[in-house]
Amino acid sequence: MESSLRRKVEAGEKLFFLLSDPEKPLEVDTVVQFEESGADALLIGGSLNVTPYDIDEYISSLRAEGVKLPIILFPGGLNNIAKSADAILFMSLLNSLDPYWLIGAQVSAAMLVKRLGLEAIPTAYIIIGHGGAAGHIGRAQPVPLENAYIVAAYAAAAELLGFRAIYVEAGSGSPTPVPLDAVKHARAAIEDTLLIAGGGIKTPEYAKNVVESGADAIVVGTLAEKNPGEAIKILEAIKRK
Ligand code: 1GP
Repeated sequence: MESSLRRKVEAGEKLFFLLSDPEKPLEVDTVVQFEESGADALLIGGSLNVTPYDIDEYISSLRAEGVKLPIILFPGGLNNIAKSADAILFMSLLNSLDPYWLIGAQVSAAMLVKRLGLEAIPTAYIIIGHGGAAGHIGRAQPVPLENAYIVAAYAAAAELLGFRAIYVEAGSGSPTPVPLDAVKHARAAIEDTLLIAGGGIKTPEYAKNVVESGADAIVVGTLAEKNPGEAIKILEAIKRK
């Protein structure tokens, strides 16, 4: 999975990751529409009121309708580790003040991830600005919006530590979208580490700016839930050369 995503990026493609929160999952038809429009993967993850059974059931309902999209867990906690996904963003929340979110959850999850045969994509998660539920639950010390340059230092540290993906996150439903400056600073500080950005992306124009600032992939959740048609325009905009 990681290698096929990487090949697309190396070929100059920008990636679109659709996000579904298992507490209020996207309709199957909506996921089908995104797949047909060229989405690259479906991320599934949420912090609250979710069990692995809910996620497995959701995935099996998607597969039953013929959805072939790669499915990647984007875990909000141990309750998100479900066996029928293809891969997992094996994340450390680098700017958490709580060691649990830096390494504790990962220690608890690691043997299970291996036993379930989930492909792990080592991902550094960096929260900026609003941070949303992820910031609150993850006890993050979000990078201030006006100091986006600090993201560069996190990104460089992540790369030197061997993470193969960096996710710059403004928080799901953030009133201000993931800042372009943060994406630019992260990109400038790293080499070929996969750069993912998300949080509050609502327009095709802004999404285009995010990828032009150096993100390899964008994540869209809230808009896909509220207005799938508009979210598909974002997908189309970043795929257009
Ligand atoms: C959240 O970055 C993702 O983790 C997506 O955010 O729900 O605001 O699109 P939105």
